[in-house]
Amino acid sequence: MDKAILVGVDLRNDGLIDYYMEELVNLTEARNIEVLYTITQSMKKITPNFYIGSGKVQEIKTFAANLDADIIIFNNELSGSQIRNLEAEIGIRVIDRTLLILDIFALRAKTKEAMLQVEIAQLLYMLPRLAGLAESLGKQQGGIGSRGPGEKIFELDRRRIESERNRLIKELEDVVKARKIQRKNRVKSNIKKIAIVGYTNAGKSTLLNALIDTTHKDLDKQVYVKDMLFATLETSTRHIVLSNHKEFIATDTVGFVSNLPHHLVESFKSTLEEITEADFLVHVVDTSNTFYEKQIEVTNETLKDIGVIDIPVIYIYNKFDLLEEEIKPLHYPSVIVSLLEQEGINKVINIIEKELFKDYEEVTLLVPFTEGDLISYFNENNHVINQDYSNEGTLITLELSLIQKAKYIKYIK
Ligand SMILES: Nc1nc2c(ncn2[C@@H]2O[C@H](COP(=O)(O)OP(=O)(O)OP(=O)(O)O)[C@@H](O)[C@H]2O)c(=O)[nH]1
Ligand SMILES: [Mg+2]
Repeated sequence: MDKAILVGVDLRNDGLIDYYMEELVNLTEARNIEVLYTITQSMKKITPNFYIGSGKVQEIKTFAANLDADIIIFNNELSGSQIRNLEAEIGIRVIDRTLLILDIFALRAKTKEAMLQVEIAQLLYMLPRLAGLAESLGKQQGGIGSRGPGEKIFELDRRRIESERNRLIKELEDVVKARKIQRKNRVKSNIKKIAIVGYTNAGKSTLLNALIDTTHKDLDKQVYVKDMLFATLETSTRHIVLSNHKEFIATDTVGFVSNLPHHLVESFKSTLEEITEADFLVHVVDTSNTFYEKQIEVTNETLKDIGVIDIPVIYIYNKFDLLEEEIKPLHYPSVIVSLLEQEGINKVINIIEKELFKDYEEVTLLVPFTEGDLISYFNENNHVINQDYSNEGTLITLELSLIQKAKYIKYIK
């Protein structure tokens, strides 16, 4: 296993450097690299050659030699020449947070779409850094950044990389087009859609599985859940039918982290687009993380970046079982739950149902006996509360949406 020294430069002095460094530790470990030591430095201005001051470079060099480190990982985004200069001075591999995240994504990508998205993001990252990176990657065999286009970069000049990027973008467009057609065929147009969003590892996929459990007792429909960052890179969409016949479409997608590389957001646009098409967002929060309030902010900022505006949100404060103290929700509507517990899932379903079907109303209809099909339809598709018979027809009490209410107004008692 590779061993790393992490370096963080605090330029903003906003008191959040500890948060960013903890995140960097988690990201590094997610890439199976051991963290030996963390160095932070407050600075007003970066230096063009090394990003940090030359004294700090020497300090890092000493630490790296004494601790026998293999790699230095910067929390801040470096230019190609800064990477080259740092490597020449320190003598081991230097990467930044963006390359680390791209590499984790490259490891996790399973579908054609996700693989193309990651490759495009990697190329976009590398293009402006060609001079610095070519040297750095050339020395490295099979290490970080070498997956995907990294390994080929030596043989390729800029023009060929650009044409490779364009070819990948075209290929991605075709894959996305095919997926969209499939999706259109699958989804009834008037059915409500929710998108499950949140910081990575919060429990989004766990929630989708819990919802699937309420409908399908079908293990094949379950999605991948694991205690690691970015377990999910692809979108999964499932049709959920509650026991009272109310139904909706639920989509699980990639999780967020702060400073998600711009190129990654750009190339994952087709995946993230599904979020912008939802009627409701279900924002899952890992309350067991010390920085969960910051993670909520990060998620909301990322949502804004991808163009989500004015979609109502339900907050799920998850992993309650790991808490020692009570917490106060910061948002409404919200529930505090443990998705690993049955009671927690029921609470979540209740709140989704309450918010998603706000426009549903309990009404009593008198349906003539000649319209027997309608009664069967209601029993299959609506929440029927009571059913009785009179001389004129069937008296049925049920929940109807506003649209349905308008449609069947002539039967309303
Ligand atoms: N203790 C505890 N663990 C939970 C709870 N809900 C989910 N987990 C665990 O948290 C880990 C991450 O869950 P996932 O559902 O994969 O999280 P995710 O948000 O989909 O994560 P990514 O796809 O990686 O972004 C898994 O090990 C889950 O079993 C909970 O209520 N309590
Ligand atoms: Mg997931």
